[in-house]
Amino acid sequence: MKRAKAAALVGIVMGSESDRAVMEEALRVLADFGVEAELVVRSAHRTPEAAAEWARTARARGLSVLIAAAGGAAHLAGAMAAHSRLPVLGVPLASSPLGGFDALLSTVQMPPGVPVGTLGVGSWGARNAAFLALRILALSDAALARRLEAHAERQARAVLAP
Ligand code: RP5
Repeated sequence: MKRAKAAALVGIVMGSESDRAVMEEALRVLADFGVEAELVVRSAHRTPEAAAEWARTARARGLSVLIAAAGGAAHLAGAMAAHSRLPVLGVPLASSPLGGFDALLSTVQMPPGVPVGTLGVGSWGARNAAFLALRILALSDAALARRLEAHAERQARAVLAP
């Protein structure tokens, strides 16, 4: 008998289909730790109502952490934090001629009370958003906490004895 797929715990939203390759890196990190995620395209500028609806219904769908990634005038993560009380992690993407600095500033400087935990630009940020989501989930998941500990030990061994 086929086992039912576990419900997604992490929701990843990106501003454009053109962001997919970078954000699939976050998906891969989560998959490596056995955590299901949903990955969707919603734009704060082009589909504002659909983006708001995705955030508003996230908790009811079983999601615990949201990751929002966009480039340029990147308002997506802030918009998600406006419409959901789940923790929102923002990933600025380097898709405009300004190389991601624009997206970083658009994502990071939220007014107090509407937090976005902003990660680094691009691939590093995407992967670290996933690792930070895992740490948040591990607060209430001892098995996941053990997998993260084992990963940290592997990283340390690779540095000390390459
Ligand atoms: C942002 O504009 C998206 O997140 C993407 O990084 C960038 C370019 O989008 P497309 O013009 O490729 O759809 O909103």
